[in-house]
Amino acid sequence: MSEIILHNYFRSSTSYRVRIALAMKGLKYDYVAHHLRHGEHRGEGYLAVNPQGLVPALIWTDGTMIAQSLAIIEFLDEMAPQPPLLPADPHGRARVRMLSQMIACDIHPVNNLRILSALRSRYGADDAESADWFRHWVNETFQPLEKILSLSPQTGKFCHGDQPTMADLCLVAQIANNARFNVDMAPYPVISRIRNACMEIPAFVEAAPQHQPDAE
Ligand SMILES: N[C@@H](CCC(=O)N[C@@H](CS)C(=O)NCC(=O)O)C(=O)O
Repeated sequence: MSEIILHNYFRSSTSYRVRIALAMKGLKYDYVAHHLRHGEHRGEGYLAVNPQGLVPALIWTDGTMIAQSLAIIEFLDEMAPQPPLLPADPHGRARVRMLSQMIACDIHPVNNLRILSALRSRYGADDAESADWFRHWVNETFQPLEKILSLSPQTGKFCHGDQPTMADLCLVAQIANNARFNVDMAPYPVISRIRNACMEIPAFVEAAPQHQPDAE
């Protein structure tokens, strides 16, 4: 059995989600960094690992490669069930996946590095315009997310009840990205409260971008 390997990048929010999951489950891993701004994820070496050329990618102990952060998190949850990152009941699992996907499918893909780069190279957007784009798409989903979280009796200390779940991993990682683009968090008191509760858990702090070996 080899060690678990995580191909990732300190600033990548999708990587941050997975690092929190690994830390919560106490799983040690080899940290392999790919500098996204230097295009290292597009080099032959990494494309041989993950032909999609995106981070994160997990190499499990038997050599299996798994890309896509939510697939990785659910895999880890099955391989190392404690503490669970998905609720035991189908309704709860669906709600946690819904909250996770609001961020992972409706915010992240349109704000990814390659999208912001394309806005610049294809359409001449400057830094202010691409930051405005980023904030627009965060707010577009954070507004309904705040409403869902504040109205639902299933929201607890965390997004779903009083234990952190996959939804909290996505939320915290997204907020770390938001800070780089000066997203105003004042309209989101429930989201902010949940984020603060998460940051009291050592795994969330340990996995944070500024604590990674490739942090700048
Ligand atoms: N849906 C994928 C997205 C992976 C992804 O796009 N990762 C970003 C970093 S957060 C990336 O590799 N970006 C490189 C680029 O845009 O060129 C996941 O959840 O893992």
